[in-house]
Amino acid sequence: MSNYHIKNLEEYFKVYRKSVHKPEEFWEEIAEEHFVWRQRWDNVMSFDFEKPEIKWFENAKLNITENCIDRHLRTRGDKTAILFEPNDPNEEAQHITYKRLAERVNQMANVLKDNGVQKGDRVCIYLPMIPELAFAVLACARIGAIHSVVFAGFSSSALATRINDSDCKIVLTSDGSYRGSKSIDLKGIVDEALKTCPSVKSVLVAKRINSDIHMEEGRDKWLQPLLDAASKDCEPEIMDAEDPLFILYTSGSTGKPKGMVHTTAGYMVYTAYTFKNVFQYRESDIYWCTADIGWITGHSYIIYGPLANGATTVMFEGVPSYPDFGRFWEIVEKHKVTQFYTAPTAIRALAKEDLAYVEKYDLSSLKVLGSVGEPINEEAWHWYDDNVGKKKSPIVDTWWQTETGGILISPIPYVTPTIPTFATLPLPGIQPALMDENGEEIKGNLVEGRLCIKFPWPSIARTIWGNHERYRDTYFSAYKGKYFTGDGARRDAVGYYRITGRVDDVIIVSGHNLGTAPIEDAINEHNAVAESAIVGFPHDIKGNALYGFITLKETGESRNHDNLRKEINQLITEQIGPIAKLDKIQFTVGLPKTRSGKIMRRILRKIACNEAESLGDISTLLNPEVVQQILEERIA
Ligand code: 7RM
Repeated sequence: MSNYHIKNLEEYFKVYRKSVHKPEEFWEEIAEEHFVWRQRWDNVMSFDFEKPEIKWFENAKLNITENCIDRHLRTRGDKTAILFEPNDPNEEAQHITYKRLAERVNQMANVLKDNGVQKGDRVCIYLPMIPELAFAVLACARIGAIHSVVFAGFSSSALATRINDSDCKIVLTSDGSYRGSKSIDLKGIVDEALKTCPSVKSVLVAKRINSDIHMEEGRDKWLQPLLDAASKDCEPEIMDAEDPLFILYTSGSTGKPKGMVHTTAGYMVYTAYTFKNVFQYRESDIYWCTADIGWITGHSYIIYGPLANGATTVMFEGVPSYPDFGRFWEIVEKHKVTQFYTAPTAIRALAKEDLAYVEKYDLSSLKVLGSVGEPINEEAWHWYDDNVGKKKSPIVDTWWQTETGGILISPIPYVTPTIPTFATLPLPGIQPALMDENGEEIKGNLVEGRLCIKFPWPSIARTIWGNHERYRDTYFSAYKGKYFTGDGARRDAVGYYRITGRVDDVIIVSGHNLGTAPIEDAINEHNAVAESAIVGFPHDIKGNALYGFITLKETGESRNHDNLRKEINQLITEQIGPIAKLDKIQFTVGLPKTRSGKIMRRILRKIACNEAESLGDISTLLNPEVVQQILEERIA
């Protein structure tokens, strides 16, 4: 069991050193002991960051579903693999055992084959968080088709762009989806998108909301009857270690979305290893990640990582606010969840509400709390620690990206002492470097710079679908021989990392480099503030000045806004210094966010700079309607 499960800090350092000095030996041992291979690799890894070309477990043969499903059947056949919790708390949860998962995935795989899907074909999955989504993802992997999951909250034009970029042959969708008290006409969105998608020959439609929808003759088929009729046996396709497993689109700051390509063996090994350690996973745990499978977090830490470990993974269809703001905590109590993994945006939204929603439920099953997606501000960290973890569950602030496939910097709970807002230490196999403006690595501690990774890890994305040059330019050209993350970070006196945010979130005011995150942290400490976002705008004297967009908590009584502005600037002065005071403060109904909950500072920046005519496509936002209101109330 050598390196696989880290149990104390001393062991972490030992394992980490080994992973740096003998990376091949390190990963080889893990790959050998914990997975099923059809053929062994010839070479653990090779890489060239100039080309760039990265290969792990060269010439090994495997199928990831054999590792995530089949091999568990003998010992865990009756264990729950996927615990499906529906949108409506009155609808019964489904305990899908490993045995049942095997049957459903094989049936789905056979349905895909019957509909002409072959190894290497791209399959677009546009489904809500229902079991069929997980079956579809795994069924693609079973037959060697490349899944491209598109978050089922994206518009028809966003969907069409993604389908066309990778020429998907088939789309899997549903008649509709439930989101809280609303239902959404997914099939209508697909129909609209497909008007401009010539590559799509068929659509398989899962029934979820029983709505009356249009079925296109010769193109659309109901999924469940086909599933039920299909054979429960399907031999796994034997894949090469470097065969693509999936494409997942991530939006860049400019240009069209990038189809990040992840391959099979390295992705499997890394997500399994990090799941085990970052969540200190044990056999009887009930693990819950609240992300949508439409994001990388859902791919790696709802599906592949947990299932590769034979875990029980909760899949939640609904939203945190329905039927009320206690929904998350109700589910934790009901299923005795042991690990709970969510995003700062969800924590902040829930922290705005009455504490009674949390206090009502028994959360004593929790052992580990996770955070991902954005820097977690100190306020939110403490709220999470105090009220959810009752100061007993370590918080793992996990830093990673769609491109990295798995978590790169994170505490290991009960091993790494945590500090609020610090992602702490690199996981084994990860070699971070901080870079200065001149492209030199900044050595030593108590420094700040741009975060790069110096050496490949198994789950790094291998290319951008159809555009290898863009892959090289985006990630490997800024700093020679290094992967550039696009994030800034600080390294403290003991070597802990604090991610300060995207480097395009750095604003230079009167020659001072100000990261937006610490300023926002200071603002968020004000007890009337729910959320904030800071951007820069041109200023005659300072070069740039700061514009704050601030959402207040629903406190009932309306407070004097001018007093609030003073108090907020006072807080900033105390915590950062007068240089970081805001010139303009606009109180807003909400902040524009991506569907995965990241604040879109780019849009706020345009508004602050009075460039609103070039806002770009805002239809993929979670809340496009707030943009109009913010525009109307803009401070000139
Ligand atoms: C997993 C995911 C990636 C970007 C990344 C960061 C930010 C993610 C943290 C974080 C601070 C964290 N993939 N980010 N996690 N920043 N602390 N723990 O979110 O591709 O959608 O986004 O998200 O800027 O580069 S992603």
